[in-house]
Amino acid sequence: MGKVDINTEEIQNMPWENRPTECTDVLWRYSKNPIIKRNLIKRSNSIFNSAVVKFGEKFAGVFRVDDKSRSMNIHSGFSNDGINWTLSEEPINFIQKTRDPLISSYKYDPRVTWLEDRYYLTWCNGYYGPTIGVGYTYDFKDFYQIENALLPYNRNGVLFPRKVNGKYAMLSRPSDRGHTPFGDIFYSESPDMIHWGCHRFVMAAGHQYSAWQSLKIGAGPTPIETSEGWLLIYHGVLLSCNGYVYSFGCALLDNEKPWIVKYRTRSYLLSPQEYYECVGDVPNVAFPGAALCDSQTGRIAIYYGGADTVVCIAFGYVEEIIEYLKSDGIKMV
Ligand code: BMA
Repeated sequence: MGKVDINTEEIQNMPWENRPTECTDVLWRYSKNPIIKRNLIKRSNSIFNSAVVKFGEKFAGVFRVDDKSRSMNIHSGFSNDGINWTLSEEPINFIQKTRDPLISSYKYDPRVTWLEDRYYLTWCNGYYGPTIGVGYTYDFKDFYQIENALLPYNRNGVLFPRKVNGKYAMLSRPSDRGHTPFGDIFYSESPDMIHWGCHRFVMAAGHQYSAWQSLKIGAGPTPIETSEGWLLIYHGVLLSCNGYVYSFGCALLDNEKPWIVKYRTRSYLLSPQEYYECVGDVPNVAFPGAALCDSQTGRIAIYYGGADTVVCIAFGYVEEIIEYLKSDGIKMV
């Protein structure tokens, strides 16, 4: 395979650690995981499934914080190096730009996407059940909330970082009110970030792909555009006799018709195996929500939640991930 072009920014101060010599996997974990422990701020019971982006020469993010009353909310945070984070003690207080005040009885699993002139946020928003909340910020200080993208029940809403065929584009996962024992990924588009339609099926969960993604799947970080297609990192769930197991893999989507899947992983890229992924409030969860990717070196740092309790990082190279996907993965078209 020739060199893969990556349409992201240059990140000179990428958080990074070289692959340990004994490691033969495509991804490797940061040796000092977890980078954010459950009690980083006073009110937190747990901090996990979070989203980070490059912000000027530094980094910023939106973090899922379940507090000690066990309500789920999202908080802003800043970092100089992508590893050591300072989180706001208070949840994000959105300035509503909606037609009338919009109920958000809980907020969780944020994603953040730089799109045109601002950072957009999507999250699972409690509005008579889970659906996809949307907001934006320019500075991670003032946050604005706009209309929910979709009807309940839906989760794992993730924006593409540019318009596709002249429309804003989103992946999501229709679901139910509870712990959803099913789930496939769909594509929707919008002319204005408010009205979403032209929904298209993208990919399904299923044993025919492999066991780790047999029960349900959901989009993870903002898709990364490459010359081979959009690199989508997604989580997949297996139902074991001891409950759900969350791993993650990846897929390549067509650049201009992202509902067409070119390849998807057969084997997972990372599954819960380390102590901080296996033991916590919800055992056996590795849940990716963001990725930093340096266009120059192809280095990628994937941020994922461990056991619904802490934030972790895994490293890799986009080119190696795509090579692995093409050799070990399932060719879909
Ligand atoms: C999903 C979401 C995630 C969570 C996972 C495992 O339904 O709630 O936030 O990580 O379950 O509990």
